[in-house]
Amino acid sequence: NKKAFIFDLDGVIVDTAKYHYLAWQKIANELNIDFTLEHNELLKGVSRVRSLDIILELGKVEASQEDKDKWLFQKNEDYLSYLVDMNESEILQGVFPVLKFLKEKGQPIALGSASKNARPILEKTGILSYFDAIVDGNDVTNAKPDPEVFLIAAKLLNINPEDAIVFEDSVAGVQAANIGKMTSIGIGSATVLHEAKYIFNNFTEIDTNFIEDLIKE
Ligand code: B16
Ligand code: MG
Repeated sequence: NKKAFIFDLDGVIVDTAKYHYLAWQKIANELNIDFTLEHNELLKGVSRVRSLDIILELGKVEASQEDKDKWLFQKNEDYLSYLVDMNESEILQGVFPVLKFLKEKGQPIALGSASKNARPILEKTGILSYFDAIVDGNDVTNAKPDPEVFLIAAKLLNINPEDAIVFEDSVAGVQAANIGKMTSIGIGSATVLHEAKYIFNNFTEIDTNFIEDLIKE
């Protein structure tokens, strides 16, 4: 069967988690909420709205919708300011060779991200043209671990979910791929991502033989 490869964005292609962290930290500081790098792990793969709720829960802060909307706007403005100077140097090591190899092999490639800022990031890093389909936070109603984002991507590529291979750095994203009956590949710590079918610390550990085998399976 023809396969398709679906990439998560934050934490898989680029390390934007650090920018999300800086931006959320400003909001947390304003609210006197202790927000550490460890807390930031909870926000990976999670939507912007849900991320704010998690931070407010951490600080046991109750807020009106008006305040929440204000902080969500502030957070995104600040986050966008970190993206202004973004370029191809921010693509994580090992990702570009894999993208190139898949393209050479004629494999369909999609993006499946919770972020509403996915397109400008792909543009700035110069890899937009590698993607045959882009599904992001603007296209989905159900956040990961709901498989919606990946199912839409498979559909756009005309591929059965069973034939889709998903690269993910978040627990919620690995679960979404598994629930969607896709092949999940965790990028990151094996302790955190143990539910994934395959796990690599990063893309430099993924060689072309492994990809060839996935294509043939
Ligand atoms: P935005 P991914 C996710 O992207 C991030 O992991 C998560 O931390 C972020 O809150 C979410 O996107 C929404 O991002 O505020 O840009 O819409 O990992 O699914 O590519
Ligand atoms: Mg991610």
